[in-house]
Amino acid sequence: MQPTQPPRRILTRRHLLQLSGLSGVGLLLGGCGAPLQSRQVSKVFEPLNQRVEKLLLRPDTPAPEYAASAIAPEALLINSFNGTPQIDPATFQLTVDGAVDLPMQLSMADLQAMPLTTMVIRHVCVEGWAAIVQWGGVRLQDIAALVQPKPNARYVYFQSADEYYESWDLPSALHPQTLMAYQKNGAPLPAENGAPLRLAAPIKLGYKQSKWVTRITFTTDLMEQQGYWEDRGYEWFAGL
Ligand SMILES: Nc1nc2c(c(=O)[nH]1)N[C@H]1C(S)=C(S)[C@@H](COP(=O)(O)O)O[C@H]1N2
Ligand SMILES: [Mo]
Repeated sequence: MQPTQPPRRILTRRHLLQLSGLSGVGLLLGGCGAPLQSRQVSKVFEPLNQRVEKLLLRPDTPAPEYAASAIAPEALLINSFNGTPQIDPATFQLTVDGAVDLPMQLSMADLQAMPLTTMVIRHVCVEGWAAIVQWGGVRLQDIAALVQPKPNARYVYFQSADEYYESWDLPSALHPQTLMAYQKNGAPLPAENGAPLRLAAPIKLGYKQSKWVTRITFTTDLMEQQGYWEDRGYEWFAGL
């Protein structure tokens, strides 16, 4: 697998991290499916990496959005490690739990009754492709406002129906451009893109954008399992 020229934002980040002497473990790796680094190495790097990246990338700053005319429907490639789970949206329940005051289950009707946010953003996969895509859905910060994370909550875990899992830092999860999306390019989200509900945000790489999310769990700590690809050597923060 030959990685193509990375987008400029990534180059800039890589450059900054190299200048700071802290080039992230994940940046040394190839595309999905070429995990090379041991867990021990990434454990040493991650906390430091996270602090530095937070400072350099400021997750609260808005990522660029694009005009609808820039949407390239064919450019968004399907990337699924374990097929396409079929989920009935009529009976689907999103569980939101963990370090929160009000754990709850939300149906698609509950989620669709909440404010709809749409954004045209750039999806970037480490395998060397990117696509301008429009996502529509609920801000994760609005879901957080319902369940009320405890003051010591610092991470958010996402469990998917295909056994994929991810973890995010809380500031990135609460970023205004981090959505639980149920629409793609103005239409209902197709099954292969994660229906009925997926993560979508322009601030992190493609592998952080979990599809078929069934459970969102706020935690006080980052656990041994950090993410499907992260546990195979990829960088955890994966900011753009
Ligand atoms: N549940 C789940 N989510 C996932 C993946 C996956 O295999 N399973 N692949 C990730 C990767 S590597 C990318 S680039 C994007 C691709 O999203 P798309 O298939 O909708 O283009 O989904 C991400 N989310
Ligand atoms: Mo990806």
